[in-house]
Amino acid sequence: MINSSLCEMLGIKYPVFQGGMAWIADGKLAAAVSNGGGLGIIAAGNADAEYVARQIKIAKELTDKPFGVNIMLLSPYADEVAKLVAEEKVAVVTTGAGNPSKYMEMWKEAGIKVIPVVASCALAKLMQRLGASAVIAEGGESGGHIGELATIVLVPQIADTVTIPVIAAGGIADGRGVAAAFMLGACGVQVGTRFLAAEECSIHPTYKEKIIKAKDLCTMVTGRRLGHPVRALRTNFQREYLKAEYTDISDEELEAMGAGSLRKAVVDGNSDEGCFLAGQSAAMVTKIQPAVDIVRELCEEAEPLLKGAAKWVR
Ligand code: TUI
Repeated sequence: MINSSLCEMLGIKYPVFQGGMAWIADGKLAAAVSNGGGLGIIAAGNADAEYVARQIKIAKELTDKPFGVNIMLLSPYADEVAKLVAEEKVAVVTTGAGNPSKYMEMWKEAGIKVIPVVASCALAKLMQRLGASAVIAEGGESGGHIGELATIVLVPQIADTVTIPVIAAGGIADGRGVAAAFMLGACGVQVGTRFLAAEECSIHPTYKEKIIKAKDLCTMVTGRRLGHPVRALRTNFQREYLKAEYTDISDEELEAMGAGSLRKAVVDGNSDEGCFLAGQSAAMVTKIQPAVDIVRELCEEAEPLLKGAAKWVR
């Protein structure tokens, strides 16, 4: 059975985090993943504290296992959500899209295990110094907001930089990815895209269908001009947005073009105007299944691969 120091630290059965996907990862999905033995994570995204409090309540009603909350640091509500999670004393807080230094003391005082997403060694080092329990090294294969480096180069560099546990993310959607992550120096994984196809994931059926049908070259990156590159499924809308980035329209107009596009994908399944965030692993996601099966399959597939790695050595 796959096991690591992360399991003892967090009181979970499998070292598998569900990514904190904005608009998508609600209390129901997080509870299903936690009940399956992984760590479910509620995404605050751009929502206010009231929404997050409601999702925490839902998760607590559905599971007695630990779960986390992800705080998207670009959100205008990041401050109020940061205070809420400290009051609620959630087990784990993960952060994304920025540097959470100013909240670290408050969270640690509340006894929260803080596990930031890092996309560079400098931020990983700083997070360790400020008391992070672990870091998530997320490579550019992932969906949503991405850093510069790919998982295969980011994870070992972060593992060489810090002594706290490293969780690998970006491009991991099956047992081969899990096994590879351990080889790269990680002691756990975070998986997003595969959980889009979880039965308990409440995205619009059109979104799920697009993930199941996705092929290898089906994602693309937009948003570089405004400094927030984002990976999503290649749709007409994404193509038009990318084209617009290379014209002389103002930054404000460009921003307005993308406004509300995540909601349009997740809630409305709007193929023409929605931004369907997804990682490069979308093509590896081929079926809808309960979250518990996803967590178990990821680890059970990795086991013989890790055991069998000795076959490469004489
Ligand atoms: O955050 C994510 N993925 C996301 S956030 C999101 S919602 C969004 N809304 C508006 C604009 C952009 C996104 C959709 N998907 N993943 C975690 C992640 N964090 N990936 C990369 C980073 C990151 C990048 C730079 C973390 C820290 C960082 O350093 C900043 C610094 O100040 O050092």
